[in-house]
Amino acid sequence: MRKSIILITGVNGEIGHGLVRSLYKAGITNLIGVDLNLPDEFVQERTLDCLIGNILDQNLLERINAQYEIEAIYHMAALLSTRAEFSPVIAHEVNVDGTLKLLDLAMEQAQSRGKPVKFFFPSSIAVYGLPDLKAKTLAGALSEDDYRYPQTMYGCNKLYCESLGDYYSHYFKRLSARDSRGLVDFRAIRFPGIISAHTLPAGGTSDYVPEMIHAAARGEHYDCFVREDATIPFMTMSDAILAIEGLMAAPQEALTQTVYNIRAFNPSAGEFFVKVKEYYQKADINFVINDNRQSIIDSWPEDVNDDRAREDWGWEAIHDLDKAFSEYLIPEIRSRYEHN
Ligand code: AKB
Repeated sequence: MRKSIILITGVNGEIGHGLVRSLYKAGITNLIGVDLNLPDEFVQERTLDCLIGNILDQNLLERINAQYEIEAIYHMAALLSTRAEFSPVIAHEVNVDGTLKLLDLAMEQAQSRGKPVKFFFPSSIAVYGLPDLKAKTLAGALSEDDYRYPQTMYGCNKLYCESLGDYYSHYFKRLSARDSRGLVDFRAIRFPGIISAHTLPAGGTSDYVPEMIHAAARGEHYDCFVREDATIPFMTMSDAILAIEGLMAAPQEALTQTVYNIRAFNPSAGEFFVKVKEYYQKADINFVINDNRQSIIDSWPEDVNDDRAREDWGWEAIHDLDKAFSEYLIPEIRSRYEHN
């Protein structure tokens, strides 16, 4: 008999870490992780097994399919926006071909089990593309159907994978005699920038905010690569995990769409710096603009509208900007660096 498990790809990544922390704390012990690299001890101690490999490796996926019965997939493996701009073809292969393979695994599992497999997909505000700063300011908080004109490979990948997930959930092989509708229960969140107290981001364009506070906490100099007025939505990692668990726990009949915006706060880089200085008076931060990375941030919305998430599955961020610092970032970051 195959063991019933929950599969997390990219388990050693930022959100993967946060998911393992939260699901394990909730008593879930049948977590199987997949990552290119051996996860750290924190993840290893909280998962049933960690498979080292590439999600593009069909042999690995076949082995998982043969050995396990998958209740849900949290597909976190991806190349983020900045890294994807340096390797767009590899980004497409990982972000799109990898997601297609995981969706196919979910369908294969659901068909053999005769019941749905839940599939969480982390989309991004990168699916939006504003033509210039004037349009960005005029548009304000975007809803899910606004300005879906991505200007990065990562944003293109995420937008297409949203459609792939919708296809697998509602239209898979629609000319076949076999009705597979609803077997893959695809659910996605368009994440804003995420700030983790426990891990540092790798290869994102929104990384300037988490990099700034971690540099200040370590007493290191930091060159912020965007202007002081650069503004996009952010949230804490703990709220990001709360949202994933909230969406995945929602009854299917409550969901009116497969993709949801969520948000918590949207400080400019300069406003975030002022907040950092409240706690780290000696923070040594300069603004040294990288015009190319800035142009990506300028194409992303200054905020998003998350009414649908609030109405369909009760989404509500816990941390506004002040609470993000006082209740999460400062206590957790201080304990992280005081122990190291
Ligand atoms: C990135 O910066 O690429 C990601 C994102 C906003 O999706 N953190």
